[in-house]
Amino acid sequence: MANNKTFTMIKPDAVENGHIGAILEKINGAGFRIEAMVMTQLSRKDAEQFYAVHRERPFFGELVDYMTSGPIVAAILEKDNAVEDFRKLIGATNPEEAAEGTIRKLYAKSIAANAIHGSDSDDNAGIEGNFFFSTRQRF
Ligand code: 3AN
Repeated sequence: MANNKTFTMIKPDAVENGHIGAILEKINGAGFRIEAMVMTQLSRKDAEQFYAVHRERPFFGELVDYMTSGPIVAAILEKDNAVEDFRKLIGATNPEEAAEGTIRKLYAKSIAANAIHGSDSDDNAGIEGNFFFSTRQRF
């Protein structure tokens, strides 16, 4: 995949706490264009597949429980240098370590409920975007 797209999910805690609008404003304000977007709820099968790389990690069960606990908003975003710039905008995985002004610093509650996902490479952005927007029929 070219380096001008990334994939994001606004996670259940941020949706539940009413932060969708504020987070989308920050995303647009940072120069990202929303190319595709859907609000949906992951099944266990979806979450286990999406996070398959973390299957052996001690927090895998907790991660799947959490990601299936409520609706999420998934989107493909477009901007030059999208993956790297978006990771900067969302901040560190642990909100206690996230820089001031980042989405996780502002809205994340904990390392598990950390408000937002951002792809960590161009390859994963392609895999994750396709997982939501071409392998799933939503109508
Ligand atoms: P990031 O989302 O910043 O790329 P990863 O890929 O290391 O972070 O972890 C994927 C997801 O797994 C995180 N977004 C977070 O929700 C969860 N996670 C990571 N580390 C932990 C942990 N120590 N305890 C609980 N959940 C975690």
